[in-house]
Amino acid sequence: MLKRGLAVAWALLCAAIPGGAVAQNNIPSPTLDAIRARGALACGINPGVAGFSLPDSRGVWQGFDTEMCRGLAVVIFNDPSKVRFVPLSSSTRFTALGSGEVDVLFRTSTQTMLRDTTLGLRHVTTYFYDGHGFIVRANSGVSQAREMRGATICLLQGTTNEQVTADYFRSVNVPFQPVIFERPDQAQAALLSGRCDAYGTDASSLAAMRSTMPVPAEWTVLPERFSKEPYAAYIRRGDDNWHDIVRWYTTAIIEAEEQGITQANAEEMRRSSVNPNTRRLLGVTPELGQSLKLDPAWAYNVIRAIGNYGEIYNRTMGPDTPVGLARGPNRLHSDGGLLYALPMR
Ligand SMILES: N[C@@H](CCC(=O)N[C@@H](CS)C(=O)NCC(=O)O)C(=O)O
Repeated sequence: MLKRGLAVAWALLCAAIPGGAVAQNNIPSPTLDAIRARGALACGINPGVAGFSLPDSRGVWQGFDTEMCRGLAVVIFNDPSKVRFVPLSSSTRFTALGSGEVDVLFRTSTQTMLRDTTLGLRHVTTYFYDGHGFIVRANSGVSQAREMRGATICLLQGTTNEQVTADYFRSVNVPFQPVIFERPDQAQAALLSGRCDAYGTDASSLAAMRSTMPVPAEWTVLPERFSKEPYAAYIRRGDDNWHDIVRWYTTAIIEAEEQGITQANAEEMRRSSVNPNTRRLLGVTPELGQSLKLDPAWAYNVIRAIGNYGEIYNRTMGPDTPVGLARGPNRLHSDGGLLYALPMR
């Protein structure tokens, strides 16, 4: 009797949620409404890290994070220019987001439990895997961080790197002298003048800083990594639909690379692909767009505007750019990396 009752309940449940059906969510998104009313996305970015966000000689923001902002503007407006870039320091970024100054942060921001649980904010989904490291003078004789007994180490206020550095040196019982700055240019000047023996931050930012040193060969990024620094967009709590949009937009860029869809072939793939995954992603069939209450072509428009993950990476910080970062953990899972798009169906 009980068994039959359970079987009937199970059958009813399955009938209620047929495979692939879209559960419509009609709760509005205050963030999206505000963006549409304003006519532009307000995107919080790093004030200046090559490869992530740095103005070029014409004053145009270039980098992975700024491309992520432009792509999100395409999702909303089908126009990558409808972004207002808001540069924010490490220590003010989360308050700026919380107060509504920006709609989202794409700002080299590591996901941590306490940021997620105590700031009234939500991180979204990982789009970049990094780890904390140190840069020192190449002729310093230092090859491992634990050799820096009594060294003066530059750090930036309000970063995970402050705590990671303190935790590491405490764990190996090696004293060091922190010098805390508000901005990386101040830390760079302190390194160059010899006021600091080392600078500690995420390894991608170290590579970027090294590339902007007067003589890059005089500087070495030590090979050790002391933390996990997985970057995600941050948004305010309590706006699930905005969370869905930012999350699945980020996923779509990775999914496009997994499927081999590029800026150049997206149009052709949309016209001719018989692969149901491709047809769904590119909006030939409408269910993904419907689930987000967006144009069916939202992801197609993004790929046409900014390309897939690998294209964005290679253009902004890859081996052929001055930053010159190998893909490392930011390769697709199928290629030995950590990038793994959740199923878009
Ligand atoms: N991922 C770390 C560090 C992010 C960060 O802000 N890094 C520094 C080092 S390059 C930075 O970009 N600062 C730019 C600025 O504050 O102007 C975090 O989330 O705390």
